[in-house]
Amino acid sequence: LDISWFTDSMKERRPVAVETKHLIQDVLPEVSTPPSVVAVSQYACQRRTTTENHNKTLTDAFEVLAENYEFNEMEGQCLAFRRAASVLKSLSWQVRSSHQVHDLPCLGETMEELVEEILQYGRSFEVAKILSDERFQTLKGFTSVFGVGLKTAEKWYRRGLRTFPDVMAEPSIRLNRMQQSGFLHYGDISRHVSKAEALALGNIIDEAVHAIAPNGILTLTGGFRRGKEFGHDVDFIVTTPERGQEEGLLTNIIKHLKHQGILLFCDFQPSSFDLSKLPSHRFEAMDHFAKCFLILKLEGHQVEGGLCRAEGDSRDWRAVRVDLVSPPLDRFAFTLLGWTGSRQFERDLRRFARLERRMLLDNHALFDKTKNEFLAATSEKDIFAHLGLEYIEPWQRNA
Ligand code: DCT
Ligand code: MG
Repeated sequence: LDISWFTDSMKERRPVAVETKHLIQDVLPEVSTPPSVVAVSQYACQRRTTTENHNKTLTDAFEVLAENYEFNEMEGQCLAFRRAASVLKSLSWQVRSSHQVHDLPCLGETMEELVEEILQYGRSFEVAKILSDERFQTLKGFTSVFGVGLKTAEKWYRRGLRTFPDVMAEPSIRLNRMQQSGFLHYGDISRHVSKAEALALGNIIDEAVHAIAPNGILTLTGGFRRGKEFGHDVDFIVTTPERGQEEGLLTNIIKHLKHQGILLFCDFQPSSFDLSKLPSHRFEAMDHFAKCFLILKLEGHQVEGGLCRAEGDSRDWRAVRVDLVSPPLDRFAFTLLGWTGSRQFERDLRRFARLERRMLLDNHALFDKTKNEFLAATSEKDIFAHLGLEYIEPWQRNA
C-alpha cells in the first residue's frame, strides 16, 4: 500500500481530502465516521476549499439564515452562520449525521441541531419560513439590482413597495444612474456569466490595455481566478510598470471601450490611495485604488461556444458586469490577494493577521504592529509567508 500521498499531505498539514475517503471506503465500505485525521482550522485561510461542495444542502440553508440576519442587521449572527457555512464547504466528505459536525469549529449546539433537522427531513422549518417571508423575498429582489444596497431596499420596502413595477411607478423615487442601468439591464446582468464569456471579456480588455500601454498588465481575479465556472461579474486588475500611470491607464481603457461602442455603463472612482496615511485604524473593506464598475456589451461571435442567453432571446449580444481595479505595481500582490476572494477567505485572512500575528492586512499593505513597520511583498506567496501561513492556491480559496 502506497501511503506517500498521506505522509506528504500530513507534512503540508493539508486536510487529507478525497484520498482518505476513498481509502477508507475501499477498505471498510460501511464506515460512518468521516476522515477527520487533521483538525479543521477555525480560519478559512488555513483551510483548502475548492469549488466542489459536498454539503450544498446544508450550506445553502446556512447562507439563507445568514442573509436573513444581515437583512435584520444582526451582524454577529450573520457572521456566525457565514463562518459555519464556510467550514462545511471545506469538508472533503459529506456530513451524514449531526454527530460528525460536533468537533468542527464555528458550529455550536444550535447549528448541530439545524444540521440534524436538515439531514432528517431534507429541509429546515426556519429556512422554509424565511424563504416564503414577504420581507425577505422583497429585500432579496431589490438588492439583486445593480446599485441597490440594503439601505435603499429597506427604504422602498417600508414605503410599501414590493415589486420592480411598484418602484418604477412610484413618482417620488429618483433612481441614480447606476440603479437606472441596473433595472435597464436586469435580465442580462442577473444571469450568470460563464467562464467562456469571462475569457472573451479578458481578450477585449487586454486589447484595450495594449492599445494604450504596450507593457500594461491585465490579470483576471475574483471568482474566475478561483476556478469558478460561473460568476455574477468579471473582475480584473490592470496596472503598468510606469509609476503613477495606472489611473490614466484606467481612464484611457474606458475611453477605448466607449469608442468601440461597447460601454453601456461606467462608474469611475479615482484613486484616493495614500500610503502615508496607512495603516488606518479601520482597515476598511473597500480599497482606495482607482477602479471602475462597468456594464459592457458582449457579442456572441466573441465567445467560444456562444453567449449564455435567456430562452427566447434572439439578440446576438448580452450585457455583462465588469470590475476593473488599478493599483500601483508595488501594491499589486496585496490587491491580487484581496480581489481574488472569496469574501470569507479575505475576512479570515485579516482576522488571522490581527488576532494571531498582531498584523494589519488589507488590499493595500501588510503592517506588523510588533515591529511597527510595513512588510513588502511582490507576490501572494510573500504575504502568506509573512503571515506564517501555508500558501493556499487561488482555487483552494472558495471558502
Ligand atoms: N472585494 C473586496 N472589497 C469589496 C468587495 C469585494 O476586496 N468591497 C473582493 C473580494 C472578492 C473580490 O473582491 C471580487 O468580488 P465579487 O465579484 O463580489 O466576488 P466573486 O468572488 O468574484 O463572486 P462572483 O463570482 O459572484 O463574481
Ligand atoms: Mg466577481
